[in-house]
Amino acid sequence: MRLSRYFLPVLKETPSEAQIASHRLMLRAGMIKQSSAGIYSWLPLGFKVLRKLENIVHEEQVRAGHIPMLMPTLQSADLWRESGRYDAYGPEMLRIRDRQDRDLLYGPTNEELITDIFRSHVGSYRDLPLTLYHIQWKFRDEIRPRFGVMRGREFLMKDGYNFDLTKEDALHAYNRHLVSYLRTYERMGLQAIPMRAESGPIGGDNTHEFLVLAETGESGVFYDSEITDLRFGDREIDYNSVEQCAEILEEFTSRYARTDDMHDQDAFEAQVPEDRRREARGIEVGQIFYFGTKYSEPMGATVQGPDGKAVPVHMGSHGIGVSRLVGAIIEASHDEKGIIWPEGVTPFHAGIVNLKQGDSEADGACEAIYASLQALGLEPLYDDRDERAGGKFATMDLIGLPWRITVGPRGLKNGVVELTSRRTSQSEELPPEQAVEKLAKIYL
Ligand code: P5A
Repeated sequence: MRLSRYFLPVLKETPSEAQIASHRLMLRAGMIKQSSAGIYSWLPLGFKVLRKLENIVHEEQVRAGHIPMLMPTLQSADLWRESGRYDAYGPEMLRIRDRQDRDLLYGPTNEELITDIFRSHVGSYRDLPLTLYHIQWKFRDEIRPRFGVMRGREFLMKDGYNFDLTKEDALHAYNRHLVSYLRTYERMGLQAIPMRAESGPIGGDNTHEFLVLAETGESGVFYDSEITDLRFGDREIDYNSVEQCAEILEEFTSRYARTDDMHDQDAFEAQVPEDRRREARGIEVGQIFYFGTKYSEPMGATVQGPDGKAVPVHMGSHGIGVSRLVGAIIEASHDEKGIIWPEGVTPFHAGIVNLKQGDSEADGACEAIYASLQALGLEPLYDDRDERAGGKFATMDLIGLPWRITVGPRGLKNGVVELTSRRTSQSEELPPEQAVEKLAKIYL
């Protein structure tokens, strides 16, 4: 993409309404624009990051054996009356009436809708286990939407639902989700720690929230500092293996880690030596639940078991806050100049800065680098505007691409360009082809 042809409405001024770095930086970098409280348009740069996160989520869900689909945003109130949640959900639910006077709602989550789909089409235990998921916009009329996309009213969620014959099978589905989430967040460059939490309106006793530690996080957390040394890494695991999934769950959840609603100071002190006790704040980027037959029983979602008897299925649901993650990644990775994208989620792989637009040699070298990166399947952002170097650098630093190639007549005289890491600020001079090769090694 050529910056002169792109739509990147960066702001010079720091927007006064933004209280935390990610919100400020998303507005300044032209990623989002508020349309009303807690509701945002995703401008091209923000949309690109959102799509990248969605892709990672899809890839990891499919790897775990889960099946993608798409449910609507609007749901019938009648389904929610069956589960009893229409009244229980309260003012966070946006209720709508259509021209036929039918009650609808903008879905805050989809347990009822998916249970209805299941009961209409599945009748035998032979069709289990089954996990379906989608990535779809949700609406929760939060009393205090704030921090930009972190606590929006409209937000993008991946929500998955498992259907199993027994509690034991459903707990394997729970463990499998935990494992696949660890992998998902790591691919986004994040450490998200599973912590014991409250289940709230979704229900059930078995639940973990995934928290990214950040001073601006909305949740208070208490944990054993040893947890922060754990990495999922590139281990290969068989998602069908009950033992492997259970072992990983044990590894990542056996140490004390709880959100403040579940915190127990006596247990904390008994289980964790003083020098490892940490109290901090975190951003909740996902949550998994096992709630047994809470929806299947009242809604009649049963299967015929091996003995011919109809039994309600055991279920769980599992959510990732996809739009919130954009903010969470920025909270975890920025400096005073702007965003620093992890390579796995960056909107463009590298920026090309032409220090002397209009100089035929500099223009030619930039075009050649641009073309070679594209030929490799990488996406460069070429700042081909007629602007001074300082302004170009400031824009690149603000939007946070991990690598920048700077091209100017002086370097070209010696046959070199400069390759700079956004994270370390370290630069090296090298011939243009080598800069391209280096990026290929990093990304491909
Ligand atoms: C699990 C999937 C559920 O709704 N039902 C379907 C279950 N869980 S949850 O914890 O309530 O939400 C899942 C994740 O969505 C994100 N999230 C939000 N993101 C931005 N703005 C909001 N207002 C908001 N509310 C929830 C969180 O990341 C949460 O973990």
